[in-house]
Amino acid sequence: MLEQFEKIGKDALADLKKVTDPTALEDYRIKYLGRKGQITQMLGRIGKLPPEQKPQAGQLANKIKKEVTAAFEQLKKTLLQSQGQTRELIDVTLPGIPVNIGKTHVITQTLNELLEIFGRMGFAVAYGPEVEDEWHNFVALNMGPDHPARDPFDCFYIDDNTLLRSHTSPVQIRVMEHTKPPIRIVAPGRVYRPDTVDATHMYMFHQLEALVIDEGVSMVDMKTTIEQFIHAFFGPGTKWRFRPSFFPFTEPSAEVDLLLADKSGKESWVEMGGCGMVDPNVFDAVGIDSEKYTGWAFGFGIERLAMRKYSITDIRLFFENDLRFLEQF
Ligand code: 2U9
Repeated sequence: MLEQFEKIGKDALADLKKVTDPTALEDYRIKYLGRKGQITQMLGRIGKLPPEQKPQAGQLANKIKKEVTAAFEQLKKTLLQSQGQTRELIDVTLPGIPVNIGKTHVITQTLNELLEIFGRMGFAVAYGPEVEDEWHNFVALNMGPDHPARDPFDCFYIDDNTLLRSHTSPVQIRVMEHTKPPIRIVAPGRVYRPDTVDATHMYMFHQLEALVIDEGVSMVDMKTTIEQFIHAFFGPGTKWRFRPSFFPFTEPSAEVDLLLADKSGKESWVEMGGCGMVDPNVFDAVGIDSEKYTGWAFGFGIERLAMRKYSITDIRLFFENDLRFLEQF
């Protein structure tokens, strides 16, 4: 009996090799695997065997059926494929899967808006290195060896003479070194300070500084430009004020405050940036005639501007890459 089973299995596998088209395959299926097929009948015979033969015969018959069925299915697939009859399992009527292509970071969006505003006012854009030397970052900006901002605890030094720039002002120094006035530029970029991180401080943030130098340039030009910028960025009615201040690189100097409402509608003055007339010592350092030319500059933090504009209360949100935050802009 077992030999008969083995023979049916062998014949079935040998017969399958002769099948080359779907019609022959269907004939084959009927001959071996159909209701009255040889393999089906072989299984039916097991029930009639004496009980002691059943387990072995059953095992063998099942093994043969499995082998032949697997070989049959494989051939069926190959034949269908070669005839180009594989059915597409894609439902083209289903809606597509949305692809998240990301978006411009809110700081880049803010920077682009600023560059557009200043572009309309005739400013060119200048960039400079983020790794600076002490002369460009401090000395040329009228910050002597004992100036507190040069303290190693306030800057990321790389060696005695090299540091990550602590503001974007060295960019303007580099422009002044090799450009004859008139100069009308904005310098945006990353700056680095080892501040303890909290809701308003980060060890890296972005600044944008403006510099205008020409004959007869006055504080009136500065005031007008700042006002136009504030009204373009925050809205035409925005109130702002100068508050006297001190910076080593400008004289006189002022801080710029905005009158802004909080969520409950309560208004208060908030600091936005600083400005002033370029100190003659800065002109001397870069070889621009301070008798002939005057200039003004102002600077502010881009994160701070974005925080004021969008009522963001924690600077760390800009750097955490949380999509729930980023996708709101
Ligand atoms: C040159 C000459 C003068 C740029 C200036 C400020 C005042 C200022 C900071 C405010 C807070 C930037 O975001 S902040 O950290 N900036 O207060 N910046 S005047 O003055 C210059 C720059 C370059 C050659």
